[in-house]
Amino acid sequence: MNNNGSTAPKNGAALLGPSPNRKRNSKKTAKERLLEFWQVFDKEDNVLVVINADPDALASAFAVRRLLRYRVKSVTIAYPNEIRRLNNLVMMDLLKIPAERLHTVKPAEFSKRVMLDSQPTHLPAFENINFDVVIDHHPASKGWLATFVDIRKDYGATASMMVEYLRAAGARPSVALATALFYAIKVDTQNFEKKVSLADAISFRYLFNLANLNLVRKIELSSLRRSELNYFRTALSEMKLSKSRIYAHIGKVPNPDILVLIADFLKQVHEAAWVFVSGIHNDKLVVIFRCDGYKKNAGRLAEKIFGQAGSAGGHRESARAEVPLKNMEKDAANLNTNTLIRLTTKHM
Ligand SMILES: [Mn+2]
Repeated sequence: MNNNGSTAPKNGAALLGPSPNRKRNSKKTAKERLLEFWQVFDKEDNVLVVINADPDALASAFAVRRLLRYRVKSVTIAYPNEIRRLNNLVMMDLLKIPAERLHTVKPAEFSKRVMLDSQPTHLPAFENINFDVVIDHHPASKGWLATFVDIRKDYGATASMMVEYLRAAGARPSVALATALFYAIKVDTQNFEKKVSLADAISFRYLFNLANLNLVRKIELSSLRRSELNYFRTALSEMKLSKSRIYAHIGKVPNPDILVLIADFLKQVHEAAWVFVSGIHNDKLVVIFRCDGYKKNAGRLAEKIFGQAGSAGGHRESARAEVPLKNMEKDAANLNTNTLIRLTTKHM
């Protein structure tokens, strides 16, 4: 998996988790964090920023480029995943965020490596890379070391943390950077419907004056490709409404994301308390569950129905199941909307 040439520390010392900084991370001021972060770098450094590309990670990487401008020789942003979501591609394109695929660069050839919005143990593609800096808002994991670590799990987005760094540096973000960070916070906090910190709101308010909201809207509205509309046609003709539940089996799909888009569309139908949309992808039955979450639990239902045969789970209002076709009682050719109804109603 890891052919990037760099080596992770293999001795016991590497298993201590984030390095103990002089002061407890949560007690530091933004300025102290910024100075410690800057101290990691020299003028001669070629810096690699590694991210798992989603809006928060992309915006944070974009911010690190700004923070290190004039302070290092170069900053390269790299990600291992293929970006399929149209919103994310449009974000990169409109805001001109330069990033390349991780397999096209050699991490060992960079003098400093930075990880944002993720941790070295999160993906196999990160495992053999030695990071100098890790900034993230996910719960801290063990088994890695870095010179500078800033993990704040009460934050809704890494982008909110990056705004604090920029403000401490007196670096006013460009419209593109501010728009990226603004969009990132919107996405990661689900428009502040998730439990987030006051700091997220403060960063968001700061960006409000600097971001271009028309660009944000353009990115948000770019979720559908024209070619994907055909699946909506299938959904509308296949759809069955029974006992305030909508069911639609779409058949083979090029990627399961389209099922999510269809389910999110159908859940807007007033008469529907539940939405079940299924399709076949890579010899798996994928089922997307949607409900309002009020006295209902999509995650629990998904587990009850499909937990035995495949992987299933999610939240109160949204869930997903993936079942290898070989685990299904009937073969793939016979799957249709009625099958979906039969499978789900058995457990409701
Ligand atoms: Mn994030």
